[in-house]
Amino acid sequence: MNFGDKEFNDLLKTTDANFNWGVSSSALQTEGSYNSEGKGLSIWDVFSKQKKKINNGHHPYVATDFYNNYKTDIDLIAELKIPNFRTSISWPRIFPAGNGKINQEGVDFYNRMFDYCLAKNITPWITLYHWDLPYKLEQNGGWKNREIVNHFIDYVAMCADLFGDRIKNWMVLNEPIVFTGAGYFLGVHAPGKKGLKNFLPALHHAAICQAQGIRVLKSQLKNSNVGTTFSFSHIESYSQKEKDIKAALKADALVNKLFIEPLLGQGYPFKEIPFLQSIENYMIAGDEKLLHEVPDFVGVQNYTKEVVKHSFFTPYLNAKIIPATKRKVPTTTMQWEIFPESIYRILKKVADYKLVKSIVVTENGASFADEIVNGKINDHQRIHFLKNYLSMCLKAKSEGVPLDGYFVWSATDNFEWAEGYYPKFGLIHVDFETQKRIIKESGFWYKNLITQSAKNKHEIL
Ligand code: IFM
Repeated sequence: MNFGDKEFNDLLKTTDANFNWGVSSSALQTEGSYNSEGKGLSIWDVFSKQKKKINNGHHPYVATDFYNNYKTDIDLIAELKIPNFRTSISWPRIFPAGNGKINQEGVDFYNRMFDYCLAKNITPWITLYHWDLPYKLEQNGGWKNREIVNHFIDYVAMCADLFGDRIKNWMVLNEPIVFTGAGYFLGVHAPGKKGLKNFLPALHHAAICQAQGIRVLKSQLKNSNVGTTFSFSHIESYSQKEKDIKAALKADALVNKLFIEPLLGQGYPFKEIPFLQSIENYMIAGDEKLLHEVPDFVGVQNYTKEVVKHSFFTPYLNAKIIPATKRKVPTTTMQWEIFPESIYRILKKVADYKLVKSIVVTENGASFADEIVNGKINDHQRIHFLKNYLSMCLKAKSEGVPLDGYFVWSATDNFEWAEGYYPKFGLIHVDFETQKRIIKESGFWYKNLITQSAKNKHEIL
């Protein structure tokens, strides 16, 4: 479905004084300075050194050099009148070994950066874990080792102490199904571990940490707004055959329920995913309770939908994804299907959970091959994408979904994990040779939209 200007403008009127417009980013994908000023190595710094792990042998050691360029980028975000900026704290920059001694130079960087945001009237929204685990902890089993829970609690408590006077909006984990699934089951993300024996303990410890993290922040910071984020995709069955429908239900539970349901007190979705039952080998008495904590908001991250078919040969799940390229549907350069309705369906489903009080779309965006013509980037495909996805979000909001914000992924082009630098998601283009920035047309489009929304707000008041 494509939305016309009138429809879009009408939907935009559903945004009010409290709606949070923003852009998202993360430490590892932008900061660079991977081993300077006392920072410890992260699992991604080490993974990137291994052969054939990252497309084209790329690495995040310099990235967008946000560590040194943060003022430039925050100035550009301010120029675009974007009031909220989501990024993450690099755990190994604060605790080079993951625990123990603090690295004051790392703390100073975040103090400088947060203060600069606030001076520019930009509210920082901070994720505590966006995949860059301290390598020292990985050497001790990483997410597989239950000791991580205590290290994580100490790290969260320290961040609350250090930055809680200025940071109100927190997200505990970024997309736990992705960092446990890709990093500890498929082995395609850091730390490159495979199989159920790695995945299940990693999953369980991450699920405990997401609840514990919320508890720690809420108890230390009384006026905070604490959430955690999930990667959700709308799942469709390839056909109406019973076995495909069953496969799609399993995939849906794995992608869309595995982390949110225990957090909301519903436990793991054992019924839909029987092989998950072995997670009980890693559970101890009292864990069910430990997994449950109600966040102030749920961070929804959506890009696409998946079509799923029964597969005899796929171990455990007996389900496989039919790639968008095979189905000959429109895609982004990541070969993800462009399907705006996905975000609408997801928002409706998340809003159906009784304990969900507020939802923020903490990521939505698209990678396209941008072209510089006469110093400008007219990324009309990205504008079209954002407009249609955002319309779907606002449609859900107009139907009662408690949607309180929308963040575009991403502020600038950056390091896209195992894909390296070829996917461009930014509203701001980065030349990785010169570190020169150019605001894309989509950036100006977003600025206009935010300005228009502020006027609506004025009319409503
Ligand atoms: O770049 C990532 C981000 O780190 C997590 N969510 C999806 C984005 C695009 O792949």
